[in-house]
Amino acid sequence: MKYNLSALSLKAGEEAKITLRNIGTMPKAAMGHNLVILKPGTDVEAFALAAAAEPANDYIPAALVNQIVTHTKMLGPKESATLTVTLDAGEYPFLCTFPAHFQVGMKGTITVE
Ligand SMILES: [Cu+2]
Repeated sequence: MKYNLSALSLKAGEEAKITLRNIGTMPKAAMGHNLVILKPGTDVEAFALAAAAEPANDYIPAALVNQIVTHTKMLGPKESATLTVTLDAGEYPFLCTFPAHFQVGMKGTITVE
């Protein structure tokens, strides 16, 4: 339950592609993964808690979508998804919103300069 990278550096205003690949083998309902990039300054812990309460919404908290820059869908085993982002300078937290994954370390930061 970890990303292979917990720190990413990007250049401000430059388009970047970030690919998430779920290399696990467990079914999505038991061990799905996604990649949710949040706006700088977001309370990630509160976001993760709210997300865990919304399985019907693929663990994306409806009330907090304004805190999201972009996100992948929840990925099952061997699935992958690519996000294309162009970010302004700042520190963007990211996490997996599957319940408890953030708490055990499925998170990181994108630093844009
Ligand atoms: Cu996960």
